[in-house]
Amino acid sequence: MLVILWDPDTLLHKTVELLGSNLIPALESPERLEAILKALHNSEYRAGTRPLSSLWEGPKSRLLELTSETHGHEYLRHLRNVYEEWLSAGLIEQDGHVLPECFVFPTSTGKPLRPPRDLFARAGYYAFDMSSGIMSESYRAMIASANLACEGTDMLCGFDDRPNDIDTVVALCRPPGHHCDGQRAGGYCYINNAALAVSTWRSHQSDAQIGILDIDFHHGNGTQEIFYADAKVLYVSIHGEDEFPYYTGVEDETGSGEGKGMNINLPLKVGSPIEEYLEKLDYGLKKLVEFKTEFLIVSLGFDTFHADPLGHFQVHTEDYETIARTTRQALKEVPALVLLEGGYVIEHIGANMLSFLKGWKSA
Ligand code: OKP
Ligand code: ZN
Repeated sequence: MLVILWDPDTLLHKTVELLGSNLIPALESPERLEAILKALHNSEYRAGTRPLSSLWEGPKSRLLELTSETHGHEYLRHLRNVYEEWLSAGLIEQDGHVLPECFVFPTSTGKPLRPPRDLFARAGYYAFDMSSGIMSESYRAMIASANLACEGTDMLCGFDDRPNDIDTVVALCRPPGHHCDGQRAGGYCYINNAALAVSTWRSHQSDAQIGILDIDFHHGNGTQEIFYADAKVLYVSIHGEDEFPYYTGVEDETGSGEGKGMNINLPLKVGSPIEEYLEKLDYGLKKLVEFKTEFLIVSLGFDTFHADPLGHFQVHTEDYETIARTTRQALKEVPALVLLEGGYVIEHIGANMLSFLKGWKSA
């Protein structure tokens, strides 16, 4: 059985970004999720689409504990408080947006990195780009998004006395997560939802073999970083070569220490035909099967769509059906958590999700 989770609180985050040299409403918008929900509600998946809103009295301590396994305490404190701090200091008006200015850079001093004292400057210590604005409701949305990954994982693991007829949970997360390395925000990501899913699964089964298939158009630098030395997490990513986030995603990044060989980057030239995309997918899936993946996390981005403003692949609506079917056929019956990452064509994102679900269910 396949369940789709979302949380109305995730719709509250609505910020700005610097794209090119223009300050614009962030392309990672509530309308993306609304379009997906609209498509689901008019489909056979209506009954399986469940709103979660269990956070009314604040996030559960379990969620925060699991999140702090990979996210620095000071970083999380920043995410929680920075909007109010900037407001009190007069750095923004009510309903304004926190956007960083000066970022951390490498030095030869050997000094440990430390956050600047200046409140305005500090935002740049906890971010790596200018597509990670923070407004009044952002923290609430981030926590709600992360909670979907956590609750979704719990539904799948069947170790408690839960009915475990659920084999797939699709978590309609926003903000997304794969660019966040646990210490800084960037690329619309603040909390790494995939990493939280790993921590959640491990709270039930500590030695599990966990596979992450990242099929967002962009390289998941954050997920790669968090699991780079981890022998029990295999990270496989297919992404646009030389594209955002620019500094990661090359094939020679294969993992370190115990995790050597456990990081597989499959960059693809922009404009490549779908056949080449599917070849990379087959290769990645073969590795995930050989690894004996016991829990599969799919970081799913619809910015691979041919018309996406931030992606430049040749993937069409019907191809998501093939991608999903191929993935599920390779890893049949493995409990799977599908996390929404990017995808910025509002008019097609709903149809693309339906196509993906059709392929997944028909595997
Ligand atoms: C987030 B996700 C390109 C600017 C890109 C941020 C893109 C974030 C993508 N010149 N700005 O992976 O979909
Ligand atoms: Zn992306």
